[in-house]
Amino acid sequence: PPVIRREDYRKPDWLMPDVFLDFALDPARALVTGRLDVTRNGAHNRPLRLHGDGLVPLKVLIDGEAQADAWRMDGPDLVIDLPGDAHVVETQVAISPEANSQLMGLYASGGNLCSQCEPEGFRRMVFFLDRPDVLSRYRVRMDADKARFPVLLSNGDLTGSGDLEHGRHWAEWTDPFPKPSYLFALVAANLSANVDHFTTKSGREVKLAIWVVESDLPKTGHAMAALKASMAWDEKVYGLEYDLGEYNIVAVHDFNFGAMENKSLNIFNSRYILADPDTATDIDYDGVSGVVAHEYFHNWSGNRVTCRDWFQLSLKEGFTVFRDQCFTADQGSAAVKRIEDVRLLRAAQFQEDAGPLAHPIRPESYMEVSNFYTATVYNKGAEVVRMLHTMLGPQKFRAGSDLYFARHDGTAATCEDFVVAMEDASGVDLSQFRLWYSQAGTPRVRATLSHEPAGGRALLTLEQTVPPTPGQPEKKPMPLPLRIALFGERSQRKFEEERLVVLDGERCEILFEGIAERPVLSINRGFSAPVVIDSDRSAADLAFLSAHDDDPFARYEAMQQLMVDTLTGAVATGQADHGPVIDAVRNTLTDPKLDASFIGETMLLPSEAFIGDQMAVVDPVAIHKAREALRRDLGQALEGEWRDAYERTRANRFELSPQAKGARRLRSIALGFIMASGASDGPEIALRQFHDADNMTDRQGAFGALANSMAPERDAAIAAFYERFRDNGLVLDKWFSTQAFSIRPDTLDRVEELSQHPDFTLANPNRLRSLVGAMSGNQLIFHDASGRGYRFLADMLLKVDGLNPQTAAKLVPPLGRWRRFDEGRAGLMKAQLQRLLDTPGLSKDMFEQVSKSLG
Ligand code: BAL
Ligand code: ZN
Repeated sequence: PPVIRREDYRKPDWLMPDVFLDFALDPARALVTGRLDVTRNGAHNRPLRLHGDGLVPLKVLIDGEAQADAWRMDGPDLVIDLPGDAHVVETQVAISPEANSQLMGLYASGGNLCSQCEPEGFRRMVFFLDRPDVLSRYRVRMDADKARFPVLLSNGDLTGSGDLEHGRHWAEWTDPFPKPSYLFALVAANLSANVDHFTTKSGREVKLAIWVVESDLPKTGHAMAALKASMAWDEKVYGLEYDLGEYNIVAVHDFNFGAMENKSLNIFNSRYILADPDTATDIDYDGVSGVVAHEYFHNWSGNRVTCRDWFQLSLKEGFTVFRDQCFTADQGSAAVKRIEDVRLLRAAQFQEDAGPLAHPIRPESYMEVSNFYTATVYNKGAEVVRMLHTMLGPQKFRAGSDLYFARHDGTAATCEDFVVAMEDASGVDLSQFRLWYSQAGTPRVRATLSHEPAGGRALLTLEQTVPPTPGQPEKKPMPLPLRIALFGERSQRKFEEERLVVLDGERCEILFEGIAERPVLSINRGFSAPVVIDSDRSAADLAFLSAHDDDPFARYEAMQQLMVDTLTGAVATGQADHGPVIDAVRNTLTDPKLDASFIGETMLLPSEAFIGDQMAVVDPVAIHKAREALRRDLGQALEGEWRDAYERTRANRFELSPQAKGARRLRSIALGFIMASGASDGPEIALRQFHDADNMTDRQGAFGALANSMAPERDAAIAAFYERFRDNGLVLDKWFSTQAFSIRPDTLDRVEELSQHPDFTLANPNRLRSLVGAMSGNQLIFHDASGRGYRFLADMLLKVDGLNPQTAAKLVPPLGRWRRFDEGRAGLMKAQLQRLLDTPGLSKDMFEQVSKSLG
């Protein structure tokens, strides 16, 4: 497949200020007509090339006339020779939504019709200038069978509707805001709405509607509350107001992404809309509010100001993720939110940055842009915006954001435009900062602290390296904003105020004076820079910080580092001293000043994958053994404390307050440690929690603990969970994923068995990820030395690629980590990648991921 390069960007040859679309809808065969007002852009004589994907023109009219010799097909595209500078081009195609298994373009889900256009799905519905820098005003007419599809929606405002013959009806929607095709949406459905209202700060009345199947209406309250909170937050924090009279959200079960920010008509994966205590965990509730907020915030960061080309994707995604992270932090515990975001960054993005698919947040090239909806573009992109916020401070950052929106409203912008606006508004030179957009790889900082007691001085030496990544062997030093403090070991007090040090060279030294006692270093507080810190802080220093640091993130981080050092040491030497971790965990667990949610986060052992990331050669079995040994010792040594925590977090009734959520979190973690202790009543306690729970968080917590267990209670729980929730797809996803995450030795047998289960389907991305994605995220099981896990994944990928290449390709990366494993495993992983690559007819999505993964 051809490689598209950022440097080859050329402005569009033609523009299309106004378009009219007509959809005569039918699941089997929909007729789509596009009438495009096209204008030549600049002085040239190039033809009009309209993108298509799998379309056959039934009709092509140029200024109302069929001019058969004026147009031709060139591969998937329609090329038209046009003599003048302005024409009306009309085309018609037939498409089959119900045969569309890619879930891109117009497709059927649960009997309803919906669209997904980003990034390049629009061209599967109609010949079009399907690129983000072509903005048009849309008028959309659709008609459909009224009984089957009573609800007809598109972007903007409803500007007409009525009944037709043969039981059909029609609707017309007009969107006054020019937008690129990827933000187009259309829905024809039999759904009901939870309707509410929001009054904007300037007094605009907005009708809010969340569309779901009628029986799901009671599960939409949380999403609606999140939407209203997001609208208010964006006004308060960014001064940004909603701009239309309606805001519609439609939930569908079959969806490649989490959700889509189409102008005024968001389409959501139902897992990010539906929530009630019986079926959604607290994590699910947070997912709903976070994604609702994210899509809402896109109305400005993405829609009003969009992206010039797909290389600029992080312009909207990095900024919008940063915005949704701050929103969530403001709604609950900022410390816990930061911990969760960093855990995700390390799990997904650091791995990506260290592997064959590493790319800068603004990539330089791609074969298939769908492969670039990555943790790097999204989550590292958000960290880059966060660093700007940290370095400029909130006022200057806000001034930069105001300037960016004022300058670029209604246009398609670049990452460079964003940086220039920040620079112009703040007066801060961001020349070197731009490296964050062009260099891939996670920087490492070595921090060495020396103390001279006589002079009361401490010297901190910082050295940075940025590792080579594919295509980027040499790196320049980046500006790394590091929040730093020193604590007195004896006095337990912080010396002076925290400093913000920007390490912008390879090395720097920072002098601290008035340091009369031995200092302990607290660095990268709040995770102010997305880097790895190497320091030689002892177990005692880390335990000290985990108890005394006044930055909650740093406190968490010290505990994690202590656990990681203990576990990597155990893997390397076969010996482990669990004492310091046990003492530190006891201190935190019994600290009455800490809230339960923070305690819960801090008690979580680093994942097996994260421990592996710290090692030159990952040994999954040794890591698993070391981690289980620590879990068991923590369980046994602190059994009384865990039982105490378990009892004190018992609730009388379900509440969604941060305190209640924290208590549930800690309770399930305590249960896990009670089970790990080997206490004979562990499975019984878990099964009781499983049955007595009045909410999914407690039930799922117990189910997860039991799924790892060899006790007979496990089978009872699996059967009971299935019976209770077999009709709820979203909960059934948990049933699949919990079993696929199990550390039992028979997990691969079970996964293979589940792939034959009548409720398993490759057609639904959530279900696919719940089994196949979960299994390949289970380090111990996926990396079974026999290679069975690798083969199972490849078998599934081959099947899915024919149906839904975009979703298949996103599941490839675990196989690409072969360089990190021993020769035996690496050989088996490569063999599966090669098998995929040798398969005739592989999609370009898969080809790109697989060929790059083989390296
Ligand atoms: N734009 C794709 C889905 C999202 O990031 O909101
Ligand atoms: Zn987004």
